[in-house]
Amino acid sequence: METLMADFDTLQTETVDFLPLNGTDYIELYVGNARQAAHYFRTAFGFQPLAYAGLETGRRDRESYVVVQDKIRLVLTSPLMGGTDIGQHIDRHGDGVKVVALWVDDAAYSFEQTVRRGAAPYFEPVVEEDAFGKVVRSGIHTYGDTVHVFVERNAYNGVFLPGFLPWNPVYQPSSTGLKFVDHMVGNVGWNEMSLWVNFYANVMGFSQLVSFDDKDISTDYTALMSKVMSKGNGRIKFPINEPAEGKKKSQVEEYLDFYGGAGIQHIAVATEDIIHTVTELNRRGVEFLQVPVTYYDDLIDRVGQIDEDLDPLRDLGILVDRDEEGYLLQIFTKPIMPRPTLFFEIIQRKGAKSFGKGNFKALFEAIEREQELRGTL
Ligand code: TYF
Ligand code: FE
Repeated sequence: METLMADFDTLQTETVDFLPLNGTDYIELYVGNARQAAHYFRTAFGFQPLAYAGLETGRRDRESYVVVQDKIRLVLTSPLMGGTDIGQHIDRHGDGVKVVALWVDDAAYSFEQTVRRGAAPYFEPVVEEDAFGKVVRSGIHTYGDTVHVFVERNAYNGVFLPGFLPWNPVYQPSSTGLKFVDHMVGNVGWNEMSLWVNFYANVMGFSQLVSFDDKDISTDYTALMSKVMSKGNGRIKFPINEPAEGKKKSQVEEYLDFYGGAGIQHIAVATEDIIHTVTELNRRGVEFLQVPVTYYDDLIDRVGQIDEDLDPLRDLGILVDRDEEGYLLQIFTKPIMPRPTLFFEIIQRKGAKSFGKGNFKALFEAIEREQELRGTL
């Protein structure tokens, strides 16, 4: 009797997640020259070669290189001819993120459940098979031309996806210690925040973790609004930014102008040793936004005692912030393409689960200095 009651209680309080996500499966960028982009991500960021698809594998319209670092998989794709959707995407947006693929246990169910809740279909579930097993994928649209692809790969042990060959060139620079995707931020258009917050809440079953409004992050600085949507106990975090009217042109507005609409603004990747990782990235030519050294004068007063020595943090320009649960260290690259659009963030969390707003002022002033150089402020 007791067990029955307990079961009933559990049933009553447990809400079933219609879209359980195991993590980020891969991020696909449409780029002008996938071969060189794959070289860049190996040389500068320490990704390893993983898989290839193109003319040699019977693909006539596009070439893709897959690079990997721990749990992070990037797919770099270029068209092999004119007039493709990929070429149009590159013409409109420059190099950028097309696909944020999510690892699920059931890609058909994920498609059905999200489309039933209002998602626009990108492609219906397709089964792909080779000697290494079976993968099912489906896709839905999110903001701008960006899409989510659901990947069901529990019955697959090939190197990446059916249709890809292992890619094992001689050139394999060592890792820089990047581990997994911590969060991916999207910039959306004026007054589109609630549309996309509602999309992630109602269509994808996310909940809102934090919200920063233009009063938190405007004053003298770039105005914007930011809401963090998350699920899976915070394992998947998709912050969304909307520009706000401020004294200067919002960095979000600059992004929208150059990207030609909404899209992914930054990919935050986690490390367990940010001093080592950023030292390596620097050595390999990755360029970071710099904050004034005065940022470090009152750092310990602001964030309390931390495990790291202040000197390397100051030398590298790593930012520190604290929330109720701990602290985090983070640094932002300059945009990695000609347009001031996509950049990377390197983050190490030491307890902090949130997005401390203590760094916004220093960060946004650093971004503004870059905007000034570009003449876009
Ligand atoms: O705290 C972070 O992880 C960043 C902060 O336009 C941020 O996401 C927020 C908005 C923005 C750039 C960076
Ligand atoms: Fe971030």
